[in-house]
Amino acid sequence: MIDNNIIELDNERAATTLKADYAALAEHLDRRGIDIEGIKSKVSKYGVAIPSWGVGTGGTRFARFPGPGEPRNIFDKLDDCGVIQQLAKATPTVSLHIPWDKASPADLTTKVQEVGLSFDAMNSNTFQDHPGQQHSYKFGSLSNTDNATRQMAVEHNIECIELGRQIGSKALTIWVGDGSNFPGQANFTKQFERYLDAVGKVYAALPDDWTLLTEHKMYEPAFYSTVVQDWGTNLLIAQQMGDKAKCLVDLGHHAPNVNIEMIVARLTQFNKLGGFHFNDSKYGDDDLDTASIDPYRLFLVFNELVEAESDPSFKPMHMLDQSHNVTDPIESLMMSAMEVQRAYAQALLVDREALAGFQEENDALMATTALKKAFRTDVEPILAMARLEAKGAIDPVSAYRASGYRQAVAKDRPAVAGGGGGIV
Ligand SMILES: [Mn+2]
Repeated sequence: MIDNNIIELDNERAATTLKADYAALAEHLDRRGIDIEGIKSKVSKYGVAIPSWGVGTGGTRFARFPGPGEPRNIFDKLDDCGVIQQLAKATPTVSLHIPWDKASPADLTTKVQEVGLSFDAMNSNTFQDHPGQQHSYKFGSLSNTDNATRQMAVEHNIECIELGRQIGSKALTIWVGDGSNFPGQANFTKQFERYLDAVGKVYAALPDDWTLLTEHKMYEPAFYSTVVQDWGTNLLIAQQMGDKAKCLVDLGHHAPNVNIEMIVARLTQFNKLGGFHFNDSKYGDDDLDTASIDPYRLFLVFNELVEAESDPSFKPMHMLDQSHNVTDPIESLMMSAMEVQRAYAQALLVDREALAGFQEENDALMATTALKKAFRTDVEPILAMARLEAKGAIDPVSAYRASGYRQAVAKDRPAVAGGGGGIV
């Protein structure tokens, strides 16, 4: 963790300006009939989970360029996650990926408490072969034509639930790489039947207070078809399984220009929106930093979420899922967590009563302007003040760089080639 004196020193530098900016924004919002304290209170309670694999450097299918001081194991990863939360105060939980993060439940629990965090959804991994495993996932896992391979994938998912139960998790996320690379390679219907049968066995092992999240993805690693290619198939799975099964929306897992906020609205309407993997993309599943390409799209997603949050039972899980190829993962994850928080704050500023009126009157121009007005508002003083009051950093990247954390851990963590970074 970082010495609190360093954070305080960095905050002193920026506190006067922040207070002035916050007061000016409070006055501006007051004129719009919005209480800044109410917005800040909601924002300060908002959290997005860190993916354990996100703190390592990712890569493409061409190469991976490891950075200094990369985490060697889950305990190093949790240290890095602790730093992210210490500075940005927007990421109270961590999502584990098994078997990359496999360790004794007692050790995991002790460590996560030590760094001031708790565990979010468990993620199973049946998209690669692990040392010593009996069957190969080369031609699929939960939908493999071979019964023994499917059974192995089912057992792995149940193992993830068992570990999760012992460390306080309440959800399992399944993403499979299953699909086909050639027309004719797989029988679409039979393949999906095998998948549904296998996921049914995992669902049967799910505790009553857990959620099963299935994640759709239109391509990669299979390039002609994937078994769970889009939200339609994902919804069919969730409906087939039952109330505890819901859909996970990864922003990068759609065809270009797909209206993701509308998918969010549809799934919400039928109580099947389970959660998110936030990231951004320009061309496909780029796994770029959240809001780095299209912050307005992220805002529109949050506009749907805020619209739905009046229902107290509506609690989709929020997680980042990015691959950091050219930045320090800690910096990228802090920035992305703040971007998600920003989109939430902006969506809270939408005048919903006015918007509903414009929609009823078919006043398209004023309706879209109502959204733009909220999106254009610079809410940074609200986010920064929330961080300051939570004893985080006004400027997390500045404080992080001042701390020399990366250089310090690089001394203890020798350069590694692997490390579990990847794109999921
Ligand atoms: Mn994902």
